Amino acid sequence: MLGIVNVTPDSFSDGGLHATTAAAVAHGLALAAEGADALDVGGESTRPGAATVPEAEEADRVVPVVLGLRRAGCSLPLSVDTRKATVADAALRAGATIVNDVSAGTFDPRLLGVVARHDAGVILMHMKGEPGTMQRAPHYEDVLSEVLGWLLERARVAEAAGVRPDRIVLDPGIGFGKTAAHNETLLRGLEALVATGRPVLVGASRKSFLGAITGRPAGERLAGSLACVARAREAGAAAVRVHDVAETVDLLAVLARIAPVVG
Ligand code: PMM
Repeated sequence: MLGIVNVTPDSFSDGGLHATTAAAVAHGLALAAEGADALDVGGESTRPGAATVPEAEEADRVVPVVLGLRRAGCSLPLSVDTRKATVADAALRAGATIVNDVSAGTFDPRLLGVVARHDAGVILMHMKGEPGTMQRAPHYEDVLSEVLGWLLERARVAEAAGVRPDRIVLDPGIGFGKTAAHNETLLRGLEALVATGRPVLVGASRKSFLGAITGRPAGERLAGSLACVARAREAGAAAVRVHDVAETVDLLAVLARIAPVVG
């Protein structure tokens, strides 16, 4: 389970950035203590409508957090949530070992080469369009097979760039250029993605389709988020990306004891 550490400061002054770095490191350490298996450090919001962050600024946000976590003794695998090769390179040099790219290497064609050079892992996520515009009437003929086919093609591209096959993780990209119905179809059909034999990661934590189902704002979507974790586990997903680590640890512990033994 990947715990989410977002570093998106409101203030770009030194003081603001420093305070944000310290807060992000403290948050990461807290998630580690709660039982996260890895931490995902992100310096660019990819929420619908979000603007891109200049690469130097994004690196200035995430690299100190990676360094700070390592300095504080955090030995968990760290992933960096970025679409940019220079940011990925800087974070990998600082001690991260995984790149989580919501564009699966399509935003910056140099990114997969950077992953390969560091012999790092990569999460390839499906997104239709750009964060700025992706929620404007997304359309698919068959969302499950289109997402699946696209991800397998991106995995082939990653391998061709030199990324080790066993370090590639696929993610259907819940909420990225998808309606609530598309997200539901993808989660219902997750087994098809798992059947590719590649490890699958699901990120549904607090997302807006859960609000559409439950009528609840982002801060009150824990039950919905946990339902998605249970579904991901049931379908055989390798990992989930979550905000609420302690609660997810409990859910997975109970599921591990009561789930039927298959085979
Ligand atoms: N979702 C967000 C950001 N990064 N990365 C992956 N691999 N999968 C996701 O579903 C994903 C992601 C947006 O969520 P946040 O703004 O709450 O972090």
